[in-house]
This record gives sequence, structure tokens and C-alpha cells, in this order.
Amino acid sequence: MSQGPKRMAEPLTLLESKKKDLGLDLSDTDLKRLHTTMVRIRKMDEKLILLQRQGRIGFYLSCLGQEACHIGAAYALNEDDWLFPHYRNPGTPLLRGVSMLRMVNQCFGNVADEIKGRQMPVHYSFKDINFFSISSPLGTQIVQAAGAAYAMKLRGTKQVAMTSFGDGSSSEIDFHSGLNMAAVTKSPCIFMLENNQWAISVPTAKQSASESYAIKAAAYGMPGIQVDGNDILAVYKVTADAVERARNGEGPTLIELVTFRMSAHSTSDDPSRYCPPEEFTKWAAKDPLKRFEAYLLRNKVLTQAEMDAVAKAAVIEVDSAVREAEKNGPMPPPETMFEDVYENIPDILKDQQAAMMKDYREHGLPGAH
Ligand SMILES: Cc1ncc(C[n+]2csc(CCOP(=O)(O)OP(=O)(O)O)c2C)c(N)n1
Repeated sequence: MSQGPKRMAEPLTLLESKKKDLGLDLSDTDLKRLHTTMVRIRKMDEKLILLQRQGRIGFYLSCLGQEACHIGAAYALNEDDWLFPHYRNPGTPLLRGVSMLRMVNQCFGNVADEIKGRQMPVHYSFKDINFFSISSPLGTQIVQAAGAAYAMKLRGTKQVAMTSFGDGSSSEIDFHSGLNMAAVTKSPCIFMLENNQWAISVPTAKQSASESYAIKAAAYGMPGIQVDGNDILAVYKVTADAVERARNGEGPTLIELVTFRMSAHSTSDDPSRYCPPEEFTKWAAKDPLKRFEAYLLRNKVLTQAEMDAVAKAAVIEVDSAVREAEKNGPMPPPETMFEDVYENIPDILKDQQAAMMKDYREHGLPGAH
């Protein structure tokens, strides 16, 4: 591929082609795994939104409509490559073998939550699968990935760092810093810009005057490519190409995934206040799961009955994870919020910890002792 973005009339799409023409290194087992992961995260999303509406968890961010972006991309990586994700990438932990229970525990922020209730729901962190802690401040992960990729290059590990972020996050200074550093150092970094058309209520037309996001890569001196983010096979293909270049020492790539946020920004948002309903109707026809399922049926990889069974199993799985997570009971003890920063808690913090627990006792707050 030549340096700099090509202006594409249409982003790369593969799903509606004939299977034999695709030339992808994906077996039927791979295709089934991709499909199962998409279904599992969709069912988990549906359930956790309901839990938030019932007041059982405090907040939720759905990835509805964007499953192909992060699942297809992560499938092009090796297990020891690092992910610097954003909050719309919950399918990746599932793909790498994290149980739904671990994720649901995080959303509850209960005693079994591995990050001890210190992050908002959906801001996962899974060290065992190289899934870096998700940050609320937009763009943080872009520079983290660029730094990690540079370290990988210096150490000669042949690993790759991949980071994902939204179109709105490209307006953060971290976007410039991260892309510039990765390009100058020719580091093995893949930048996945999920252009879901909105940054909460700000449409992409008000976010950037560039003719695309992919074109911004030219200014940094790296390839930029636009892909249909609702086409899991096209996402896999462009990511696999970028990963190969990165491992060959050819440096970073910016990939713009053209997609749509088929839900609210979060459970605190109401998109009917700013997004025309026709937009939802238009993009529902391009639903990445429905399109992939049509492909799998057409190519006889799965039958409808098999797909129904996958969906049923996913519902059972998430229901059971929620039941287990609710058994895990209350929030972590309040005094633990002072732990894990210093090896030995300094006296000044110990005093604050004691004062806080005194308040808890006086006011009879949960966790008082
Ligand atoms: C530095 C910073 N500014 C503002 C916010 C508030 N905020 C949270 S999400 C969001 C929109 C992000 O849009 P985008 O990057 O396009 O990602 P999307 O949510 O659409 O996936 C904003 C403005 C924040 N978290 N961090």
C-alpha cells in the first residue's frame, strides 16, 4: 500500500462478496468464533442495559452496532499483543477468554470486582489478557499505546499495540501526540478510529472538516485506510494487513472504521433529542451482526437453528453471570479506597482513612465497622 490515504468512494466492504473471492485466512471455526463473540456481547449488552434501568447497576455504555469493529480487529492480533481500548470494546475480553462473570462483577463494582469498584461500569481492565485499563478521559489510551509500541520496538519483541477510540477523541491532543510519536519512531502501533458518526450529541460533521478521518494519517506520514466498520471480514482484513506491516517494522497505521452508534451514548443519554430517527432506521439495515449472519447462512457455515442455539446459550450465560454477580453482594469495603497506591500507606492518608470510617459509623453508612 502506498504512503498516505487513498480517497475511497466507498470504504472497503467484503461481506456481500462471494466467500470464495475473499482470500481470507479464516476457517469455518474462525467464522463461528467471531459470530459467537458478537452474539455473546450483544446479549450481554441487552441485559446490562435492563439492569441499569432497574437500578441494579449505576451506569452502562452499549457497543450496539460496533461489535464488528473491535472483535474483527482483535481477531487479527496474537494473544500476546496489547490492547489499549475504549469503552466500546467489551467484545475483546470475551474473545480472549474472560468470563462474563468477571465483566459483570466490574459493572456491579462488587467485592469480586477485580478493580475494586474504582472505575465506572464498562471501564474494564484485564491484565491477564493484555487488555489495558480503560480510561474515562478521552484519548488517554492513544498515547499509552504509542508508548507501549515504542517499547516493543526497542525491545524487539515483535508484538503490536492496538488502540481504539471514537471520532470525537480525534479532537484531543493525545491523537496528535500519539500518531506523531508512533510515526516518527516507526513503532508497531495500530490506531483504530471508530467513526460512529457521533460524539454524544456532536455529529461528525461538526467534529472535523477533513474529507475523512483516514486522510489525517497523511499528515503524520503513515498509511490511513477507511473500512466498513459494520463488516467484520473487511475489518479483519485491513487490520491483518496493518499488523503484518507493523511486525515487519514498517510502522503504524490509522484505520477509520465507518460505523454507527445504534444506541444512546450511555444510559445517561437520550439520542432522540439530537439524532433524527431516520438515521437509526438507515443504519439498522446495515446491522453488523445481521449482515454477518446473512453471510454465514448464504455460505452454509451455520444454519438458522445453529444461530438460534448460539443466541439462546448467550442469554443463559449472561443470566447466570448476573445471578452469580448479585450473590457477590456489596461494594468493596470503603477503607480499601486508600490502598494500592503506596506500598505503605502514609500517615496523612491513614488519618483520613480513620476519619472517614468514623463518619461511616456515625452515619450508619453501608460498610461501616
Ligand atoms: C477529555 C474528555 N473530554 C470530555 C469527556 C466527556 N465525554 C465522554 S464520552 C464523550 C464523547 C466521545 O465521543 P467519541 O470519542 O466519538 O466516542 P464514542 O462515545 O462516540 O464512542 C465525551 C465528550 C471525557 N470523558 N474526556
